[in-house]
Amino acid sequence: MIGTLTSSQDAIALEEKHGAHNYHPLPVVLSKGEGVYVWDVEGKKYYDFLSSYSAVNQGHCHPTIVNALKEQAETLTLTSRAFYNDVLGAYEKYVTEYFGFDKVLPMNTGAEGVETAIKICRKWAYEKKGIAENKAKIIVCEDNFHGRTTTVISFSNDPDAQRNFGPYTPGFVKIPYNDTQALEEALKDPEVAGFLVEPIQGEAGVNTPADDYMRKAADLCKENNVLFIADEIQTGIARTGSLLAVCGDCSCANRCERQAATYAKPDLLILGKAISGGVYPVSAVLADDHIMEVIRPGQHGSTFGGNPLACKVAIAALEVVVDENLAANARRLGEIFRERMQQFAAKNDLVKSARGRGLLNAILINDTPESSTAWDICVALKENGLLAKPTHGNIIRFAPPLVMTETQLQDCCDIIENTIKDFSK
Ligand code: IF1
Repeated sequence: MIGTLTSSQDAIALEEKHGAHNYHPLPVVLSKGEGVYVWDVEGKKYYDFLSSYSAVNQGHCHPTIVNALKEQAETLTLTSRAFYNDVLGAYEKYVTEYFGFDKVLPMNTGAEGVETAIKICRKWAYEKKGIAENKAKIIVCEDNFHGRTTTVISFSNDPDAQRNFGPYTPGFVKIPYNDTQALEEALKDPEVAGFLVEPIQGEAGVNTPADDYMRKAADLCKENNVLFIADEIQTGIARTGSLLAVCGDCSCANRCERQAATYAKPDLLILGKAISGGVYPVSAVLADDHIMEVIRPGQHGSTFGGNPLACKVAIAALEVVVDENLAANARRLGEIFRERMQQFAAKNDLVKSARGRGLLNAILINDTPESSTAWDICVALKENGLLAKPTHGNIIRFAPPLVMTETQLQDCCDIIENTIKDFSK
């Protein structure tokens, strides 16, 4: 039957021959996923310690989400926004109440969500803040990752992501990450409309800022009538031990009490990945009325944006987060994981440090970013039944599904430590 392959080698050969070479995957071919586990074509079982870059927070093929998909798939998948349907409004009510905003603009991929937030921010700048047409600037951080569209890579400082894709979109100002003084200085420019930031920089190597960075940034933006735009595509949906990473130390996974002293409510919240549990492409931009009202009919949208199938999947995926208390589990297991990794780093020369929040973590390998050590360790981890992948050079990101049990986590820590110990010999 077309689409099913009997050997990993065949699958890799087909991709090599027929697919664009825009990735360099670890040499493993997956054919099944369930909870924290995935299986390759030959039937070998692995712990998934990447969760499809934090899209599978609820675990692979979660039955509640898959059943929602199946039921809607047999009913109505897509209407386009040319007509109403009986699912979108209910989803919009659910997701705006879930995160505490007036409105949502539904899209599909994370990058589309970021592009949507940029467009809303610019329009708000001209029509509400009074910045001169085409003069609006958005502050971004060095080492950011917000997707791969032409505008988004225009403000990247990763040469691989940017080189030879010009000409680039203007209107972005870069400042160092986790530097509120630099932000305060950049905000003095009256043409600044927004500050777009990841609460933790995932691709940059799980770059974890000061606990009060988001709170201070939000306050500075408010003081300067600038929109605080949080890209929670990777850090959101309970990944960092709270529903949103901007929630700070609040560990509730429920509809937000938002009483947490450290909660920094964004003016624009961008979600993706795990909002659908990795079952279907869903992204969303949330804002209150005074901002979202700048978008009028015909000014933005997408064929699949907010389709009934996506909405039903997202509702189910978000229900799982609350029903299974995933934020609290991520917080608790993350503390255990970092404790073990930090103790291991103290006695193993190959691991310099461990960092992260909740179950978004990384270890720094004691070798140059240009070395293949982190990659080689990931290949060895694969042989030992755990899948992870380096981010930049010498950093290995560890992000298992949030449904993991403590026993499974301890087992994974054993695999990581034993693999690296053998590697060090
Ligand atoms: C790839 C990275 C992670 C994201 C944040 C927007 C997007 C992403 C904070 C865009 C997407 C993915 C993209 C994927 C690998 C992965 C990634 F390594 F690329 F940088 F997670 F760190 N904002 N991140 O993390 O969302 O359009 O992909 O749905 O491109 O290889 P998307």
